[in-house]
Amino acid sequence: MKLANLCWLSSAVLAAQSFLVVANSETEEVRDEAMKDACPVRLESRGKCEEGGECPFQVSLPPLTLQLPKQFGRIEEVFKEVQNLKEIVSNLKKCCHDCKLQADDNRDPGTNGLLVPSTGTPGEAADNRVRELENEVNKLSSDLKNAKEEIDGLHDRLEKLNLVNMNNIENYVDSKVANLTFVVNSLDGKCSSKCPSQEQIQSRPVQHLIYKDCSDYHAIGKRSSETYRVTPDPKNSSFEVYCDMDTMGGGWTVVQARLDGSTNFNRTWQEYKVGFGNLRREFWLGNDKIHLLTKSKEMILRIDLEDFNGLKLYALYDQFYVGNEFLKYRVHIGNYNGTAGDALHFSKHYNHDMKFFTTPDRDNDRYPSGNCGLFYSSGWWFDACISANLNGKYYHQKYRGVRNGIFWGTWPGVNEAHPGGYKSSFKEAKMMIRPKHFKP
Ligand SMILES: [Ca+2]
Repeated sequence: MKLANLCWLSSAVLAAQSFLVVANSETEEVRDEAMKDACPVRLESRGKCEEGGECPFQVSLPPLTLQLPKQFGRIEEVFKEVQNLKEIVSNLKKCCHDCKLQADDNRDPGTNGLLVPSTGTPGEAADNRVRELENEVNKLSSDLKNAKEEIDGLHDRLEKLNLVNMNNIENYVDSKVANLTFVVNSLDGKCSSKCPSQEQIQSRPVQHLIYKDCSDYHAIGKRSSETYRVTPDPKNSSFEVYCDMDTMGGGWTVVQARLDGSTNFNRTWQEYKVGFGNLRREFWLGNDKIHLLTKSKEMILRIDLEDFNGLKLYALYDQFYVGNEFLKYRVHIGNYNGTAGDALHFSKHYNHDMKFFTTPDRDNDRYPSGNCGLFYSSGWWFDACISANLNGKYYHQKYRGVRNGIFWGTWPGVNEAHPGGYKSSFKEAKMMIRPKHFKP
């Protein structure tokens, strides 16, 4: 800044010289006038003139005072201002330097808490930072990959859960209910056969018994085949049943009977649910009642058939249970014994065991393209569709066309019928149940 000051002074001197030239020309005029004695400027010759006419002269000037503009008076002020600014800049520079050192220290802390002097250049520090960021990005990428794998795993599990459909759940619940029922019934049977108080109770005529089924009436000496009122489940109301006290020791509760075609069996779900027909002739007892009876005790099933040739045969199954409506009255049929053949377990592809009940208005069968109940005009535990159907149409003689009559697939001669030929029909059919532990 001092240099600039000097430059400015040089400019002032130059200005003064210009002023001097002007003053010089004015001096010539002053000399020509009368004022020459008073003029303090003198021009004098000094020494000899040279050949070309050039002579040395000396000019004497009076003391010179220059009037400068007022602004020049602020130069000192500006100097001070500039000095202040310079100090401020210097402080800022120092501060900036300190900041940089601090930043470097923060970036490279010593492992034991001491500050490690930075030996690297700013470029290396930047590289380190980039590497740190790269590591962070790699870690995040790895985390994302793990999260994706976890999501994929959850998605697979969800798909597997979707495969567990309602049918699987129903099958499971159904089988559990059946198992529990058999356990309870067997305990019940043991108690009634061993418990002496039960015999004492039965021997007292004044004691009121709950008659769960026809075997209880048989137990108190009833031997007449007719209708009786039973209460298989005290929580549900009692109802009338027809008891067969003659066949194979008696004590049978009849759940279905065909003998003359007086009752139409082409019925709805609701009708099969509550039952229909005449207990003394033809009827379906009702799926709800059959469920309660088979739930109350472990039951066996007997089927009696007679054709129009007078042939009488029977099938005996050592287990019979029908689930409730929620389980679509699914049937459990035990092992076969008898003379009519095991038509309910006809083959792998025709098996009525463990099948749901189907009616013309409620398709629960295993035939995917239609309703077996609609096709065969009845309610039954259809497979896809039949090797037996005791609720088929009652034909009074042989018939042609769709085999929608009463049908038992193992009946003698049934397989000899030609596809378009006559089909045999049945004169009588009957389904009845009795406790497994019944003793005539
Ligand atoms: Ca179907």
